[in-house]
Amino acid sequence: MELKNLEQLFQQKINDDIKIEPKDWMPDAYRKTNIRQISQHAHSEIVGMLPEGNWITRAPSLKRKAILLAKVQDEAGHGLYLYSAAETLGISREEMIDQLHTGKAKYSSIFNYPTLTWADMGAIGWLVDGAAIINQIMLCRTSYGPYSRAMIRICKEESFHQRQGFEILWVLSQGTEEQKAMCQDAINRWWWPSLMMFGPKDSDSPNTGQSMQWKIKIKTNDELRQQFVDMIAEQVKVLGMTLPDPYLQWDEKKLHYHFGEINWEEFWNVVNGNGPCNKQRLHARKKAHEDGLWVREAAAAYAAKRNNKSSKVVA
Ligand code: FAQ
Repeated sequence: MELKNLEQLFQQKINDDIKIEPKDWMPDAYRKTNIRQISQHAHSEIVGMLPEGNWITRAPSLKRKAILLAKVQDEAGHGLYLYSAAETLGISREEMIDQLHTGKAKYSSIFNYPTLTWADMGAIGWLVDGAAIINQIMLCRTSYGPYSRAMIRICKEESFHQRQGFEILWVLSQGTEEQKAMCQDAINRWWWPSLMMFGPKDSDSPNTGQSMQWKIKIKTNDELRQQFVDMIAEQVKVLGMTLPDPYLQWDEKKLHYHFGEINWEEFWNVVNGNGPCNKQRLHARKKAHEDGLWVREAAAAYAAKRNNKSSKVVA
């Protein structure tokens, strides 16, 4: 069949909401965009374990430690589903990890900020997982089958993450003056970086147009960001706290919250490797990879031994 016809049939499937599966024909650019997005999403989950991992030994009680440990382990699981989903498009795990370590592949800007107090665990759960869920609920309907199916399970776990974050902040908001101040300080520091998670404004987003046409993205960066602001601006009232934006105001006509301008210079600075913790995060990932070499070698040797045994049995 001619390329043009293949492309038309492909787009028709997308328009009819038929999922694209690994062995289906797809345009090269569709494959590349999915590899880029899914692998960067996977890297975000894995690098995203670091800021919270930093607090596992310092959680204020055994119960808090167990919950945080489980959450960080969930993020590892999300990374693994996503690497597997990307592998179905023909890229190897090693190649993806190499792209992360050499700075060729991005990961979410949010994980380049430091976690300074226990309240940051609450702010990450509530705001960072909250932003991730808004984005990922949309991705449950993405056109690439393996990615959309991975998202369904991930979203279930992220909902628990967000609730546990909110609960940490709620307990602090009922506490002493010092605890209340710690809660407000964490919200102040994490608010703007959380808004940046949704990416550049639609007018500055080179990938949104094509990704919407292919239903890789079902909503634009600005639409999702607005949905997040509308949700959080209400939830913050329950905590008796405020968001650090003097322009935040309900717009009666638009039926949405109006909010102030994001510091885009800061956003691009962090995306381009110059945020507060970029170097530290990449160093930690590379070291973990190097330290894990013996595990990979042992697993490969064991698999080879088993293969050897089973081929002898068959013979
Ligand atoms: N950080 O044209 P667009 C989580 C890049 S998971 C860094 O708008 P696109 C769970 C973008 O890659 C969080 N880079 O791009 C968790 C592109 O560069 P490229 C991760 C960013 O792809 C919670 C360029 O800017 N979630 O948090 C960012 O259409 C707690 C132009 O941008 C996902 O990855 C950014 N914030 O839209 C874990 C969801 N924004 O690649 C642990 C899946 C943009 O051309 C603890 N991804 N860039 O060189 C997506 O939905 C999309 O990729 C967007 C960006 C919306 C992130």
